[in-house]
Amino acid sequence: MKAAGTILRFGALAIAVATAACSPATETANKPATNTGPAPVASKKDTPGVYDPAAGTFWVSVTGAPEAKAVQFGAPNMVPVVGDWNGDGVTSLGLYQAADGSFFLSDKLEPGAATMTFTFGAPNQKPIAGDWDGDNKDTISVYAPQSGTFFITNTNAAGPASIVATFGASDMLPIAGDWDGDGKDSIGVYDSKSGTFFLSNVIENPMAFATFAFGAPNLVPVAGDWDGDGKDTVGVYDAATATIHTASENTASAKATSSVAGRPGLVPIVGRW
Ligand SMILES: [Ca+2]
Ligand SMILES: [Ca+2]
Ligand SMILES: [Ca+2]
Ligand SMILES: [Ca+2]
Repeated sequence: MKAAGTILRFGALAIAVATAACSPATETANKPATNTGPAPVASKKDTPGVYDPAAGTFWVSVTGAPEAKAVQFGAPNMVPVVGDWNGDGVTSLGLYQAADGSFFLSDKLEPGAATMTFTFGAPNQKPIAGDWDGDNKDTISVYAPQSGTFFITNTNAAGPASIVATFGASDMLPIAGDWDGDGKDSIGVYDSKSGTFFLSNVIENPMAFATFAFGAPNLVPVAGDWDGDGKDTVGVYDAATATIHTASENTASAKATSSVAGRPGLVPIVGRW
């Protein structure tokens, strides 16, 4: 475990989240009072945040500010799905309501109403987001875990999927990332039982170019460009200990960097805030 700056930042995030848990109604008071550092700019690196389903609050660590930022968005108990919907280089918020398959997206990292609301796919799917076509804008998509099928779209709107692809077996979890650094995100799946990732560089007729175990089984899979080299690598979030472990490469010999993000019982998110 390296003592990197990001790790210190996550310590601050953990403290901030714990504070909020004691006073859920004081979101404004928990915002950083003063940022004496440089003005926030979009990072080249992805950093993790967390979503508190019970409170409906996102916690992210904003570049240039060591403090975590809390944003109340939407109703509680939804599934977070974050992305750069407008292509400005900054990740913003989204929620998926599994019961009816509806998405609520915002281009801002602020509380308020969703700017895009639509339904995509069948209910009770697993949401993902990525820039599948390389236009620098992320779009949502869904994965049907029962059949191991991705339903990919390049627009954040209701309508049919533009690509339907079967990848993985039943009860795996989907991830998305630009594994080869070509500017387009593609898909992957995580087998919780064995802690094994299967990654494909293409979405149509997917084929695993990498199959490897990372971390202990039964964790939550994530992906991001942790080092800013333009390629995404996987990670796992242990909700029991609020620890994220990020992989240096997409192989079985990857080095893990571990840091605390949030507090136990939360859901990980990854972005450039
Ligand atoms: Ca954006
Ligand atoms: Ca796109
Ligand atoms: Ca790619
Ligand atoms: Ca990387």
